[in-house]
Amino acid sequence: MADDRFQGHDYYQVDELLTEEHKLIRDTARTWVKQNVSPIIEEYAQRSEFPKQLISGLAEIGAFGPYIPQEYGGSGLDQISYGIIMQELERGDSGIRSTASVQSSLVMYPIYTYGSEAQRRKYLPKLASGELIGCFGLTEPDHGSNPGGMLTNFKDLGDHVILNGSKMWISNAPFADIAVVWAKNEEGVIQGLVVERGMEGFTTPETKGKWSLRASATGELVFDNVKIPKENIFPNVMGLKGPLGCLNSARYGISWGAIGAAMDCYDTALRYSKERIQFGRPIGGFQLQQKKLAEMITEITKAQLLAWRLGTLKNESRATPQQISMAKRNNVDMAIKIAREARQILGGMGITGEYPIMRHSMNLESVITYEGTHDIHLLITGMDITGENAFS
Ligand code: TGC
Ligand code: FAD
Repeated sequence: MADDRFQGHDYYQVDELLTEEHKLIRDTARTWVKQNVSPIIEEYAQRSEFPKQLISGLAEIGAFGPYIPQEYGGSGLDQISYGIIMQELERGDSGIRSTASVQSSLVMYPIYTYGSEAQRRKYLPKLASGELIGCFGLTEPDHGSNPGGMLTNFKDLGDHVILNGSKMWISNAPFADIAVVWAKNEEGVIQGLVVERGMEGFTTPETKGKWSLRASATGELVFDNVKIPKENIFPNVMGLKGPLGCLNSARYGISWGAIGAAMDCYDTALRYSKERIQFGRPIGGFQLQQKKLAEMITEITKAQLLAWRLGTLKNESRATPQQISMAKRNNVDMAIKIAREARQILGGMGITGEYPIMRHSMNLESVITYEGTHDIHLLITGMDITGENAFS
């Protein structure tokens, strides 16, 4: 990839809504991404490999569990800080943000929120430091948008349970040390439990051939009569609201992350439009290209305000799942459209790895699908405003 010349964009002085600490966190994450992610990410994406050497750096900048209390190894930061870190990581690559948001929102969050004190003490500090990497198993081959229909189940055998079933499309699965898995008990009620690599009957085959999120490892979780000690079951949650509660946090982070990818595409296209000469003048002087760029910065600005407001509501524990759905859906849609338009501004160069746009564009095809598809989030809003359930 060409040199990372990224500059942030703040058309509406949104920075004035941030604290000095927020800006410091952003600068730290941005510098880290420029120094560690940008120089290598294209190569890793091309060969479809997650750059594991970034794990310790991600931990050092506080990307694992930013809002988890310090006594458990987290950074004890607020929700806006979490969002800003996700924005900066996704500015580098959605796959790097994925690893951090899975670790923070889908592994540390449930252990902290639903786990026993022993589970918190055992796992959280090691997850925060990157000594352990986790993954989150909700989706199954036949149950994606409808996780309540899951088939993975466990049977009670006294001091332990026996887990059977499989999960699909699981970020970080191929190398994760632990998996937070959602499965039905003998009464058909969903519960969460921690499965550790090395438990007999537990395998994590990698999913090959992705054209999207290539710098993130995706895989299956297969459970063949896996014996799990009962102390690995979360004691404090029952039902689908357990995993969906985790998704609220991850979806919120994605609403910020998508802004990072969009800003990178806009910044690249703006610079290119000033430097690329056709018909004797920079292409940025043509009205058609200006329309694209002007609409991009307008949409980025709207998305920034939406994410910031959602963060303030989340800080006050007032953000509803439906508000989170709206922000995830809008901001990812905004980013994918900007990536497609930005690619056109770069002409043929837009499809190469010299620039980050095509990689962002392909990544966002996953982001618009995972954590609830574009259409599912629309139906969540539809149900909220009409009171009518259009899912089934
Ligand atoms: P429904 O009957 O509506 O709800 C069941 C129970 O859950 C409660 N609930 C929520 N609780 C907390 N947060 C939310 N967002 C919640 N939404 C619902 C609800 O109140 C109820 O509670 P209770 O006490 O009455 O039992 O459930 P449903 O079966 O009709 O499904 C609703 C639907 C479709 C909205 C939901 O299942 C859904 O969101 N589907 C999308 C699935 C999804 O997002 N999967 C994501 C998998 S993880 C992932 O993609 C990680 S990618 C990671 C990365 O790399 O970044
Ligand atoms: P389906 O549910 O089969 O949906 C197919 C289409 O039908 C979609 O367009 C959907 O919007 C539409 N549809 C479904 N139901 C309705 C309805 N009622 N009304 C109208 N339209 C409907 N999952 C995890 O648990 N953990 C992970 O770490 C994880 N990481 C992922 C990483 C990647 C790269 C990808 C691609 C996915 C990941 N997922 C993960 C899974 C992801 O959450 C699911 O792919 C997603 O929830 C959609 O499920 P599905 O693919 O089975 O699509």
